[in-house]
Amino acid sequence: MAKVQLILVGGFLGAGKTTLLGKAAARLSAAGRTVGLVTNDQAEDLVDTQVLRACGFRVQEVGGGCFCCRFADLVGATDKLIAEHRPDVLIGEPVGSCTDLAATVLRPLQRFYPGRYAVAPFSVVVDPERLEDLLSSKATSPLAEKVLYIYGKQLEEADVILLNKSDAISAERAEALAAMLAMRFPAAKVMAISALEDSGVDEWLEFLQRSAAGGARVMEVDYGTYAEGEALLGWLNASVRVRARAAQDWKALGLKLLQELRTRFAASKAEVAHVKLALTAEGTALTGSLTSTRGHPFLIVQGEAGAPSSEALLLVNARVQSEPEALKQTVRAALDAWAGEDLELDVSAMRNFAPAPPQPTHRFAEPETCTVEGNPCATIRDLFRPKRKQHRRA
Ligand SMILES: Nc1nc2c(ncn2[C@@H]2O[C@H](COP(=O)(O)OP(=O)(O)OP(=O)(O)O)[C@@H](O)[C@H]2O)c(=O)[nH]1
Ligand SMILES: [Mg+2]
Repeated sequence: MAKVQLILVGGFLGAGKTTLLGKAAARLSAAGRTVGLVTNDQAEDLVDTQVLRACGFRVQEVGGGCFCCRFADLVGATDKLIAEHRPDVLIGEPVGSCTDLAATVLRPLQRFYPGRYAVAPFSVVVDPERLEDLLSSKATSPLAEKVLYIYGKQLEEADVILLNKSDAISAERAEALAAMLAMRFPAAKVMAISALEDSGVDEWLEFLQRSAAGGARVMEVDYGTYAEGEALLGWLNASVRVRARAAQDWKALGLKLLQELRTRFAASKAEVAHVKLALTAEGTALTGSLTSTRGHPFLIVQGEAGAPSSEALLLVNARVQSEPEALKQTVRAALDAWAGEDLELDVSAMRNFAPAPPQPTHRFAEPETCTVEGNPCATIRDLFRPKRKQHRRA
């Protein structure tokens, strides 16, 4: 049997991975290739899975931990897709707070299943606003140093760095950021794309086709710092049935909820990594997103906007730099304020937690293959800091 191409798309929360998965799957399907997608999270009730399924793609979900800690589940998910659909290409999106995927996922897949997967270069998606924010010497980053440590490690192991959302910044800024990334990570291929506007996606897919296998760049990782960084991010997944007395404009309501959440997180100085919501009403599927506390809520209507209706199912996935209990209280308060007198909410599930320390099933690491110079425990700012001159003693 021919090998199935396996593309992993990593990168920090909110960078645009799911958007890229959807666009890539659409391009590949249009070219006559069968595609299977694998989503991943620390918990279930995923907006990403719902969004991609609503687009008609075949999706398997790996919940309860990152691909690295759920290696067998990842293999099981790909097996299911292979058995049911015989895909040519599988695209997986690991959790946005996860790193060290070359050593813990790509290499083990290559070693244990050499005849099954053709592992593509590991692609890491970057949000330019977040990157600039982190690099700015004036502003202190709203994300903690230990969270930035994960961000830096994600870039360090990339075979391909995709500077996404290039539609949202000037061509000059995109060029400058791409040049900076290329200088700091010379072994990685840097490409500016816009997943949303489908620009650069074909070029990226073509690059993967003609490149050698991915995951060569394994690195040293301080798992203590990594675990502490992840634990600083509160996680909340909620599923809520919403009923209204009269038919509602769910798009306006979705935006209102995101604004309500943003105001409350900003007031409590809890930086949003990514708050996603999916609102499904009769004939309408909406996805909403907030990728920083200062960012603008963004809402997409999938398919045709249906006629106003009085009932909807709401999924909320919030990843915020916050204690899990405080996160839950903020989301509850925002939901109550949003509902007011007009909406009746029935919360059928709400899980809040901090991710457990990562414990990869396998780890095949040869640090000497790491091509990034400098302190292996550097945070993102250290990685971009100009190198100091070496002073030799006479
Ligand atoms: N302007 C612009 N927005 C984008 C682009 N790609 C993604 N977005 C938006 O960025 C937000 C986050 O996108 P996602 O694809 O959900 O990000 P993600 O990396 O999958 O996020 P997590 O699953 O939380 O890690 C959404 O509002 C997208 O519409 C892009 O190319 N341009
Ligand atoms: Mg996603």
